[in-house]
Amino acid sequence: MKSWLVTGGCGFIGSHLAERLGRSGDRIVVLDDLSSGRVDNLPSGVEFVKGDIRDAGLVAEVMRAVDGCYHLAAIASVARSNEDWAGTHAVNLTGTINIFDAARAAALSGRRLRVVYASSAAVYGDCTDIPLAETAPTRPLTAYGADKLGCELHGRVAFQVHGVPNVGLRFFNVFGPRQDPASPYSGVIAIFAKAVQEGRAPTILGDGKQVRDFVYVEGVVDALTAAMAREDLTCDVFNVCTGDATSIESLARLIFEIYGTTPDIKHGPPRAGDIRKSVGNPHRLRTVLGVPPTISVADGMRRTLDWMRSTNR
Ligand code: NAD
Ligand code: UD2
Repeated sequence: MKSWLVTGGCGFIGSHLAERLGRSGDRIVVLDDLSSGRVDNLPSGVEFVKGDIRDAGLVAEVMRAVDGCYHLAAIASVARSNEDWAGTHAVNLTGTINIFDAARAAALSGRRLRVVYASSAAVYGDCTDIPLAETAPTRPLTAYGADKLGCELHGRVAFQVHGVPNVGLRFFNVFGPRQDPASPYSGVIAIFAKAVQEGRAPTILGDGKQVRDFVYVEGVVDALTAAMAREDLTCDVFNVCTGDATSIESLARLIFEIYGTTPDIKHGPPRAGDIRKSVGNPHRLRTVLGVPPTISVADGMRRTLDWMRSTNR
């Protein structure tokens, strides 16, 4: 039996990962401070430690008895990183260094512990080489993107200097059940769907022509587990995306179509540092990590909206 640590396991993506890992019969430990996650997202059988990744002593303690760490804990909101620059930095970058540092301590005592961590498409910023391959220039526009790029740079240090094998996954726009629709910092799909359910007009920030690459959460879990299993990958980053572009305007229309409604759309000012075009190239994800495509945006959206209706969240 193997033993895995999932930081941020009470959150949207982390809880889907904990569910998948739990099915293998392995021991799963989740470290989460519940700042945006919920304990009731966790499947049964998982060991839960309530705590903060900024607490280096605690991180070292929970890392002591595991074979690998999936590091997903972060303040996952671009808007919050604009508002609370230093605070999000302490979690998103310093917290990640605490994880690498604890893995280094394990390496010093003869245990080679792998770290697979969440990076983000936000590292590309305003780069226009669409679809974005991993070799495209990184020009983050926000503190969130800069910190995720920082995680990748420290990932290099972790392996080159300290022998900690690690893989960063540049998630594009992930969606699916359990993405918190109540939070103003949540993903656009959850926010729009919640508004339509409550009979409110969703607000498009800017002209709605900005495009995103929406990836269903199951495909993200496939990428996480594939990256952990590939022990030959010692220091690498991969896009986790579909290669398909969806504008925010057409996303709103698709949601209306699924709900069978035609509400008004409001327009608000564009968000500071909002990326105009974010579409990834999934070539290395498919060929090197061997992760196949999952369901379409429309089908994933139907599943997500069904979940929202059935749970009233
Ligand atoms: P989420 O907010 O649902 O999950 C993050 C989890 O981390 C939450 O359970 C939260 O309570 C926990 N957490 C936050 N700060 C913590 C701290 N200091 N100590 C311990 N736990 C803490 O977000 P998510 O969408 O599931 O994102 C997971 C990861 O994927 C994050 O690293 C995020 O930056 C990254 N990511 C997400 C997306 C997306 O589209 N959702 C895109 C790119 C990258
Ligand atoms: C997402 C992730 C982030 C990051 C990034 C990668 C979330 C919450 N954030 O940021 O973690 O890794 O992808 O590039 O998933 N919008 C509206 N109306 C709203 C809310 C949003 O028009 O009510 C627009 C927003 O301006 C943006 C798009 O929708 O153009 C997507 O916004 P988002 O917050 O879902 O995601 P993003 O791309 O900023």
